[in-house]
Amino acid sequence: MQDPVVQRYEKNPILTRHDVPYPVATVHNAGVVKYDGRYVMLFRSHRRDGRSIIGLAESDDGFSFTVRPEPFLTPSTEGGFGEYEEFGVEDLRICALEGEYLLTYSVYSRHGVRIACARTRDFKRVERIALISQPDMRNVVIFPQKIMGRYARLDRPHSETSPWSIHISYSPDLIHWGDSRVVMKPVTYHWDQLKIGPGATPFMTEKGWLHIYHGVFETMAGAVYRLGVALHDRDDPARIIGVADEWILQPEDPWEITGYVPNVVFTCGAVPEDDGTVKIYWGGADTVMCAGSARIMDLVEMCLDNPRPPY
Ligand code: BMA
Repeated sequence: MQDPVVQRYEKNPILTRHDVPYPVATVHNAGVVKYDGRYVMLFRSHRRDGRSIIGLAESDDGFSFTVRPEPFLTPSTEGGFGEYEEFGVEDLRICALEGEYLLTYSVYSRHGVRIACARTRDFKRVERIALISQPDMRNVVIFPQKIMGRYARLDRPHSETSPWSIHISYSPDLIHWGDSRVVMKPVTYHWDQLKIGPGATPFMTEKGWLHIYHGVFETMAGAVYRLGVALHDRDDPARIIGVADEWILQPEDPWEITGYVPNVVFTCGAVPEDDGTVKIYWGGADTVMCAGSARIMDLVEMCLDNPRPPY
């Protein structure tokens, strides 16, 4: 295994607010996918009123991105979406499935935080499908393949009686979701003991679905957000094969340690490549976008060789 397991891109951060041609305070927590031979990144930005919108950046090599002149997704002002997106749209994930791209993102309003699902085919026009959770839930990633004829997703409901954990849910139509159960929980006195949540859209490996998630540890100086990996069964992703005991990435660079929220690396997107590596994208300190690369088999081996219990 190479050490460190995630090799940071030497020219991080790859995107900052200075690259955005409209006024924003931050650039972070982006979903990324390959579309038409190029990389498309849908990133979150705080506007100067403290509420978030989603912008779009494109790249030929996955590292050097150019931002489109206009935001890609701003809070709806109409109907049910308008009521629930009032305070902003955040942390969008992209899932390529059956010739279209499904977008899941957190929507904030006076009623709490819940998840919206939209679709695009060309990254120009967006069609909102439905609000797919009640409050309070964040961090939904849809599997890029149906499981036994149903859509499947990892989600993270908020609970007052249990540390926030990763669940799986299913849907026949992308609108109605259920059959939920917990798949993975924080482990006591572990780097992810406070809470965990889905991160990047899972991707298939030789050994099953690989999911990069985030975990949080509370210190005397505040919370630290790190990234870890879990391997799910190919046919039944509710079954976890292994969760790596060690994190794969923690805040270390100056722009991960200091910023809008200090000590945060937070992922919403990873792109597996044909050469056996995966490009991982993360927000640094809720302020900038960073990228790195890992060997997929290294991540898989961490789940298989030195696992911690799923819960
Ligand atoms: C979480 C979310 C993320 C953010 C992280 C660190 O609760 O708000 O969007 O990156 O906190 O601030």
